[in-house]
Amino acid sequence: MQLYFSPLACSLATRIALYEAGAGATFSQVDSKTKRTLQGEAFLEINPLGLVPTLRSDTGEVLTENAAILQYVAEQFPEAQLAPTHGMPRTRLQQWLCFIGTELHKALFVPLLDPHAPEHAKRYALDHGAPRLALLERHLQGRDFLLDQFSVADAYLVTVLNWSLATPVTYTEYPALQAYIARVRARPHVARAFAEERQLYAQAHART
Ligand SMILES: N[C@@H](CCC(=O)N[C@@H](CS)C(=O)NCC(=O)O)C(=O)O
Repeated sequence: MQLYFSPLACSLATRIALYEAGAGATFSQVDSKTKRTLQGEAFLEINPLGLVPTLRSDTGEVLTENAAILQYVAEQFPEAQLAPTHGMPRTRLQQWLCFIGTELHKALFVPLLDPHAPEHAKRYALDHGAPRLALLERHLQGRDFLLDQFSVADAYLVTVLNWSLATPVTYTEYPALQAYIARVRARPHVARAFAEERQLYAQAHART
């Protein structure tokens, strides 16, 4: 498998999933400004929207969209048990992947991360994000993970929650959420993925 990624972007969730699965993969870093990989490949020819994650499967299929890619990785490595396989537990996984992708990633964090977003859009995002973070807080009280065990949804959630570092979002009011973040980040594969991408992020910024 080949993962197109940008450091600390939402594609970090796929790196985490690949590490948790023990999957062999190659990683192609995309410069989000030039839309080229560090090797000079034209990324827009692979994904016309220029978005990461983009995954090329071993059979050459190009996949986009976090929720789909994460489930694909989980299905390729069933022994890693990164996703429930069927029934209500599978539906719950999809519920959380959609919640993270739409309610948190796009609705809360994207306007806050975008330097061109108007102030009122940022205010709107923060105001509407608060009940969503509160919902997470209630869900995580007395639970270790979003589902009964670690899943690809946790990989996506810790990736997105990490963007508080670059935004006014804080978790001080949400102790269960803070404990959850610490718990998931302490997993060796998650810690490794974050450490590697933090370094790549610093290198990318040093180049600009
Ligand atoms: N709907 C896509 C969104 C992916 C996305 O927004 N990726 C961001 C990084 S977190 C990106 O590639 N941004 C570059 C750009 O907007 O040009 C998914 O869920 O995978």
